[in-house]
Formats: sequence, C-alpha cells, structure tokens
Amino acid sequence: MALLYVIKDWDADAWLGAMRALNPGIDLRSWPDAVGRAEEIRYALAWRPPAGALHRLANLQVIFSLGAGVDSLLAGGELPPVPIVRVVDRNLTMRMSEYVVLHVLLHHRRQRILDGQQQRRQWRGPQQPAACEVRVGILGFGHLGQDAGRRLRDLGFQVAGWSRSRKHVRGIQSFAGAGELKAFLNRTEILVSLLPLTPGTHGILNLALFRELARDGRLGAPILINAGRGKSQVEADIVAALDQGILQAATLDVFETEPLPPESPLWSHPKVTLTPHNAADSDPGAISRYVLTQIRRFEAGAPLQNVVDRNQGY
Ligand code: NDP
Ligand code: OXD
Repeated sequence: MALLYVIKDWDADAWLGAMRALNPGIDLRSWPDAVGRAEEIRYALAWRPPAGALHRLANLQVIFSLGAGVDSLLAGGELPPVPIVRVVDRNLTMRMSEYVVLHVLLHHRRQRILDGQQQRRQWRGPQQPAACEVRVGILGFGHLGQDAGRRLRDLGFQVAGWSRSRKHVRGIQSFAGAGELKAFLNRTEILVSLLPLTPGTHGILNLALFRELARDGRLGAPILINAGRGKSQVEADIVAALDQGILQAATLDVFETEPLPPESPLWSHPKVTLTPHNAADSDPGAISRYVLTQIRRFEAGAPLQNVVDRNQGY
C-alpha cells in the first residue's frame, strides 16, 4: 500500500515527515518526482493538486484533502471517481474557533479604537455594550461554524447560524436556505462567514447582502469577518461598503486572489484587519493522524467519514 502526496503551496517534506513519524514503515511517494509505480498507490493526500496529477492511478481508493475546504481540489480538472474525504479534526476546528472568537471580541471590545488611542496617549474608553446585547450571525453553520457558535454563545453573545439545512444547537437560532437569509441578515450585527466555496456561495458577500445587515445594534454599523473562502466575497463591494459606512469594519483571512496582490486597497484600509489565510492551519501531525485513522478504518471495512458530496461541492 503506497500513499501519494500531491501538495502545492505547503511544505511537502513536513507532511511526509509527520506521517513517517506516526508509521515509520509506511510507503510514501510524492508528486511529481517520486511517484514510483503508479499502480501501487492506493491513497492520495492532496492540497491544491495541479490538474491531472491524480490521473492514471489505476488502484486509487480514496483522495484525502489535507484541508477542510475542497474547492481547489474540485476545481483542478476531472478527478478519478473515488471518494474524497475532507478534514474534520479537533485541532483544525479549535484553531478556527480561536480565530472567530478573537476577531469577534476584537471588534466587540473595540480594540482597534483603543490601539489608536494608545498611539495618541489618550486615556479614554469607548462605550462598551455587553456581549448579551450583541447579535452575531454565522454564515455556513457546519462543523466549524457550529463550534465557533457554541463558544460565542457561551461568552454571552446572541448567536444565529445560516445553513442549507436546519440545525438544532442549544441556545442558537437556526436559519435555513435562501428563503431565510434575509431574516438572518436583518438580525445580524457581526457577520462571520465560514461558507465553503461553491457555485451557490460565489460572490455572496456583496453590497446587496451588506445592506441587509442590522443597523440598530449597540455597536453601530455592522461588521464582517470572513474566514471561509475569498471568492465568496466581492472585494470592491467590501471597500465601497466600508467607505460608505454600510460596514463599520472587516476582518478578512481569505481573498479573491491569494496571496493578496500588493496593489490591493485592502492592505492599507484603516477599517480592515487582514490575516494571510491562516485562520485555521492544517497541522501535519494532527491531520496525518486523522488520515491514518481513516485509512485503518477503511482497510478494516468500516465506512469512510466526512466524504465530500461532489454534487454540492463541499
Ligand atoms: P462544513 O461542510 O461542515 O460546513 C459548511 C456549511 O455551509 C454547512 O452548514 C452548509 O449547510 C453551509 N452551506 C454550504 N452551502 C450553502 C449554501 N448555498 N447556502 C447556505 N448554507 C450553505 O464545512 P466546515 O465547517 O468544515 O468548513 C467550512 C469552510 O471553512 C471550508 O469549506 C473552507 O472553505 C473554510 N476553511 C477556511 C480555513 C481558513 O484557514 N481560512 C480553514 C478551514 C476551512 P448544510 O449544513 O445544510 O450542508
Ligand atoms: C482549509 C484551509 O480549507 O486551510 O483547510 O483553507
């Protein structure tokens, strides 16, 4: 049994090293220079694989995405007709929840205003509502969204989630489907997007959507946090919304083009907090353990977990 790594943009050696540390005898190959005999490869572990890299593997059983999102995998041309398993792992989920809580609190506690006051040596606290007076809405209420939502709920925020199907999470209001999006937005002051990128979510974070957000909250104009995918946002609309006061501030981890081009106005916009797509990194050790567990289950005849629905695109 051989595993083939097809990794772009990440350090492939770190991934092979982490897997070898867990299972020293394992047969690991890497694309493109050390594929070996293609018919021996049963599993592919991929991140942003170039088109065609997973073809001609006659005995391939499963493709493991090394991240939670599979948009780049699915966009990379026709894939062999085997199951695709994506990451759902405590380590990654915790990282994302840390990010969401950090940035909700950053805006809620007005840290950017306080930073400016510190620079000017001003001893003055801005008005501070309690968390229970603030309504957070999470677009994309799946594994990551629900975990972050629970943590925000436990801090006292009024939390709602939007997904395709109805969810039942204690203390969190569920909105489902396109028909309930407007009601979800109308009650939301801090909007967090953890949506996967699919044809249905491409460009969804646009001016028309921002205009629907609640403007009667204690924080003033609404706030956007996007750690889902960059192509879900229309960056020109974010800049316009910030400049026109339709949005008060934005935290962005993901971008239409990554790395974010140097000429993007987002880099220096005073109302933007920006991070380089590292809200929730895939940790090679943790994710290799996850993949190995799935392979052992599969080899023992148990069903794979977290299989991607290719028709839905996530
Ligand atoms: P899940 O598949 O568990 O959750 C996705 C959620 O989005 C589900 O609730 C789903 O609804 C909802 N959804 C999808 N399409 C629509 C739609 N058209 N309308 C309404 N709701 C929709 O994924 P995860 O939570 O594990 O991950 C979410 C995304 O986070 C990833 O796809 C990836 O893009 C991003 N990510 C970003 C990282 C970063 O570092 N910035 C790191 C990891 C992930 P339903 O539940 O009904 O199916
Ligand atoms: C992921 C990511 O999808 O890191 O896991 O973006």
